[in-house]
Amino acid sequence: MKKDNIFMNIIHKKVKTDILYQDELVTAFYDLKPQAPVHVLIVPNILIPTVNHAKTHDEIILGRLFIVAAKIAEQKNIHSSGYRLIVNCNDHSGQEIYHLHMHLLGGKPLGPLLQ
Ligand code: DGP
Repeated sequence: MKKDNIFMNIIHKKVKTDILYQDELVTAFYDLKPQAPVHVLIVPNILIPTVNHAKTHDEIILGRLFIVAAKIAEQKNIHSSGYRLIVNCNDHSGQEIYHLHMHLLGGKPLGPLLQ
């Protein structure tokens, strides 16, 4: 597991990043390496490294990720055309940053998930 946590620096505004949304639980910002016309990351403000680390008391935070994803999809005008939400966990998924995050992808047909 990598020790660096760039997302914590973004949340605490220690690095310059356009924050699309922030509240007491989650923060949303553009992915550095976009895979679609809209590619936003929504992350908990506290460190939960992976889904495996999530506890019952984190349910509100995890639920907020979905609520904020839908809000941003509406703002970006992709809520009707559709979008994909992805959460990677550990090596086989390709998780790169060990600070749980939800990818919001859309703005074009994304194709089948598994090929
Ligand atoms: P994952 O593979 O699920 O861990 O996705 C991590 C994503 O984080 C990947 O799509 C690229 C993005 N990313 C990595 N470093 C940075 C960064 O410094 N800033 C931003 N905005 N995104 C980053």
